[in-house]
Amino acid sequence: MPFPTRRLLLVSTPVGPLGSGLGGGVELTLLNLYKGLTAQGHHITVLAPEGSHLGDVPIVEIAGQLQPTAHTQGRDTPIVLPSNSVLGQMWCHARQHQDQYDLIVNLAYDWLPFYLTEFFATPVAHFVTMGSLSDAMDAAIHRVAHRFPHRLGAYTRTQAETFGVADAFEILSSAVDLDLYQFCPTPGNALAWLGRISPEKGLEDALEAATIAQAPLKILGKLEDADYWQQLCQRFPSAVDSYLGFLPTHELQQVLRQCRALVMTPRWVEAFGNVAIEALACGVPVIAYQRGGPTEIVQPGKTGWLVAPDHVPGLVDAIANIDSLDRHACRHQAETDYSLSALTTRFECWFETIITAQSA
Ligand code: HBI
Repeated sequence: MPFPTRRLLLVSTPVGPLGSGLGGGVELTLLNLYKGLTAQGHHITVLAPEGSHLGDVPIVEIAGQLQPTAHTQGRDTPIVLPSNSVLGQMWCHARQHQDQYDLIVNLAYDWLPFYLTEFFATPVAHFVTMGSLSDAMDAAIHRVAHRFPHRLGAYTRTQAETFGVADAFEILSSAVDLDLYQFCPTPGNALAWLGRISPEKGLEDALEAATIAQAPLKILGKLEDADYWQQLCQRFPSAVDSYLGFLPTHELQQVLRQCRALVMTPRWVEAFGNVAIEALACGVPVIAYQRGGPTEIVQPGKTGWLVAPDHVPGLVDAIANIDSLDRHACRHQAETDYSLSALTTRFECWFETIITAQSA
């Protein structure tokens, strides 16, 4: 029995306009949710900073100053709200229009929306996009966990466990629009590395392993931390030519599908690792540190290899053992576990749990 048609407001991350790449995995998640939920007949409104664009998704654009990114702050970082903050403006808009929606879904990893939960008549659900990063955010998340059961969602259990209240989270995993990714049975010699170029992504290890393995490395993603990139280029002269930019999905998968494997070197607990399922969708095996989301995605010896965290020789060994992996098995895993329809059903179930609990 299909779910009742719902009117949903999705409130995006305040760190950058959608399409800028600054929102990282949130951009992909938002686009997938919009596609999947509208295909099921739900009415979706997306609220995002001005200058946002996401495929043909209609967006209510909100002006205001962008929020500093949480992943570069420390654990004891105080909550900041810039003057004329876009975060504040988005939630002021949400409050003013809340009675037009059955549910408001927050995708920002910021204190304000969690704090505001109790002041809204329309239920607010929070899809948490990263692991624990600061004491202030942990406190805000704990408060929602204790006062509003079912209102927290996460990509993976590993990620939810970093907050110490894992049982309060719905685990929703992620997805890709499989139609956008083309399987490639016969790759070239290159390895791929995808992601925001920022210290917590550990690109230096992938460069070191690729150098030892004498395999070209194709680097794709948002160049977020210029100083960090500068240091990498000094240490690895080949890096400059390996960087192919932040490409739209169609061009990204053209490069990715021809690679022998994706190398993932997260220094932090990657909440999910959307790039891993983009690779699997192209038939590309995933070599990843055994840390965070990728540990719940990679099937060792079947669709990739998991390596002891921060252990470059382990990456080199895994690179030497890529050819024993079956590229068809990779695409198959994407089709069974990470399709858009599977994701949509998981979110619809979560939303119904909240909406029915609210009206009970
Ligand atoms: N930082 N303050 C803040 N708010 C976010 O929503 C946020 C962020 N940093 C990164 C980020 N979101 C996205 O890249 C996540 O998908 C990881």
